[in-house]
Amino acid sequence: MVRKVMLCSLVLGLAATAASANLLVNGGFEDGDTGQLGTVALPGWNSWGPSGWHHDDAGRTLDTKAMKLWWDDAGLWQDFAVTPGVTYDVSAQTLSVSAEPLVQWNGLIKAEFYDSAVGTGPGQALLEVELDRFYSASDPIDQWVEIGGSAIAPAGADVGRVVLMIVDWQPDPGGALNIDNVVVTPEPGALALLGLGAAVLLRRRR
Ligand SMILES: [Ca+2]
Repeated sequence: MVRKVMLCSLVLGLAATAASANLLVNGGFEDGDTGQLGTVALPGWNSWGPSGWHHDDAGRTLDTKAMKLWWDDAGLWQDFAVTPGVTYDVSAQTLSVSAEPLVQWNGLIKAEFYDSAVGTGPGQALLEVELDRFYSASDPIDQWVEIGGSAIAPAGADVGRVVLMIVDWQPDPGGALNIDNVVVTPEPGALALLGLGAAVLLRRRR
């Protein structure tokens, strides 16, 4: 009985570990020097445009550092390996503060999928999914809001990409959106089945 419980604990533990593993590097932006986007290296991440800052502003980070974006000429992305048919859960924490509230813009989180044999450049995505937005007109300020969703890697895809950016310009935009703890995880369906298979094998061995 004890052995059975231990085996179950082991399987559950492995499943929990697998389910919680973030496929991204530096998803919490804790690594790298602070500074303006494009002028400092941000380990794990790629970016375009100048309108962002890797910062450690008190009250605007989870742990000690975060990113912020304030114009639609800039954004961040990171690639991760994918398997066709697997569903990926993608999320980010976002924060608009009353001292510098995001107005007349929204934040956007996207998932894109590529076949690296074809290419990973503009116009080469097999699939682009706008997962979610931080809506500046209706989402709360001064509290972290999770945005995200899930997407299934299409046939032929071996590269997934999470993209974070500012969109939906309206007259007189302003403020900034803080972004932290970006997470990509495969849904545990296939892994859970593997775990169950392992449990059955272990029980039969007894
Ligand atoms: Ca952080």
